[in-house]
Amino acid sequence: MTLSSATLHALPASIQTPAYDRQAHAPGVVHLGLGAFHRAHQAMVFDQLLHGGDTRWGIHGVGMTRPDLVNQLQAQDGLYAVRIADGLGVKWQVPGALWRTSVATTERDAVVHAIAAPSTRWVTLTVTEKGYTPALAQLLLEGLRLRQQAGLPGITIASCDNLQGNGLKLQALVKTAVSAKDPRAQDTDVLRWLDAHCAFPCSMVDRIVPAATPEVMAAAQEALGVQDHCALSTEGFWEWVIEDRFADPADAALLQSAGVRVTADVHSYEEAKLRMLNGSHSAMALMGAITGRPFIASCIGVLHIRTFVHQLMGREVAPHLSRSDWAAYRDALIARFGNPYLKHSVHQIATDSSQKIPQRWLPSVLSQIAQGASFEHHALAAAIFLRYTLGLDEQGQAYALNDPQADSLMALGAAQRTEPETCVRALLAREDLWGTALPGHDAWTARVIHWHQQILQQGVDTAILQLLQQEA
Ligand code: CS2
Repeated sequence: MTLSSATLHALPASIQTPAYDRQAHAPGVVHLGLGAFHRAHQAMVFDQLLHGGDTRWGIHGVGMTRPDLVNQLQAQDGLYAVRIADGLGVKWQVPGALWRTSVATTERDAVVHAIAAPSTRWVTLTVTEKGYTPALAQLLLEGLRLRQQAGLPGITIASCDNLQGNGLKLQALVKTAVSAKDPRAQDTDVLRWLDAHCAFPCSMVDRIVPAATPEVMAAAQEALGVQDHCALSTEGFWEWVIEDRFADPADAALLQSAGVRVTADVHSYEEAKLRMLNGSHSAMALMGAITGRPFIASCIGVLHIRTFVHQLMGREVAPHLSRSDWAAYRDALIARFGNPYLKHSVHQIATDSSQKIPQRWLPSVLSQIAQGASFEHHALAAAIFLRYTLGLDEQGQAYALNDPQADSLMALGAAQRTEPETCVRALLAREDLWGTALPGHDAWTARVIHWHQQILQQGVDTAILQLLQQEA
């Protein structure tokens, strides 16, 4: 037996399942990017609102690239189990907010019409850093234009990706798509309509949700008594901070009732999360990939890596944050990284590093430079990134670079054993990674060269230990 509407009743009574009608209403949310994160985060917030009796939060989930996943979810009627596990306990839950599914690549019209459907009030997005393309903007715009032409209400379009100012970025992308077209009268109308009736709030979303693994699926079968090919594992912690900017202003109070923080100041939460959590994640992921430690928990469990991450956050990131409770935030993060239930693969997090590093590391490095303060931890992390492009760990095991820039990065780093300095300089010259202010900075370049040399000669662990000794 497999999890589906028909088998829900057979689940153990201790597992929370959707106690609302999943068929009587049309979805009110279109979500683009049906990965693990959305299903264990926002879909569970919407599930809570549906449990409360508000029928407008069913989701039409759109897989951007993975028909296999969408097909599996469809076969299970959009149902999947989530294991919520940490030091406080373990429980399973089956959220029921996913009512319909489509694949963007093969069912584009269905997606456009879902955005334009009268019942739709929100579009949410988790399409990853590299997903913010003109093609995405065109897809959104087609649906939005249909709404405008039909005289339908505007909607809230909420980017939930790990990008600073994500709502503003998305809004700018959509507006660029409008002006990229022939300057026809109706396009000016669309622009005016977008400004007057749609909202693009910025938001910060946080919950650690590793990609599904066979181990979690086996645990799901054990807990549910039925098979679940889409089961996920996450932590108890979740946070969603969203800017108070909605097409329907009444949504603010509703979301707050479900535990979402609605505020005028998302920025301070975004920057803290991107630089502390995600910045540490990227550093540990690259360290783990090279040293052969498979999970974030296996990295943070090593004293010198834990100390490195603690110092990275406290000394090089926190001084520039507007979030004043950073010390508690840092300590909570270190505990979350150590959650033994989350087998969060370092290679998963190292994926798309070229798209992640600019938001995660760069602002801290520039701010430290501006203050004449040390950036040693970030310099070591940058050197580790170069070492990572070799595609070979310290035990001689090969791994793949999964990154839109994989080819150029591997070409750039290929000669790093014989011409290390040239390779560091080539890496640090890239403005797509380091912006315009950092390339050519002598002290920064010198320190990355230094740490890269240490890494090649002594290995990543020894280099980290040296750094800790030096910075003690
Ligand atoms: C991670 C994030 O994969 C990654 O790059 O850093 O997915 C991280 O787990 C989430 O942002 C946590 O909220």
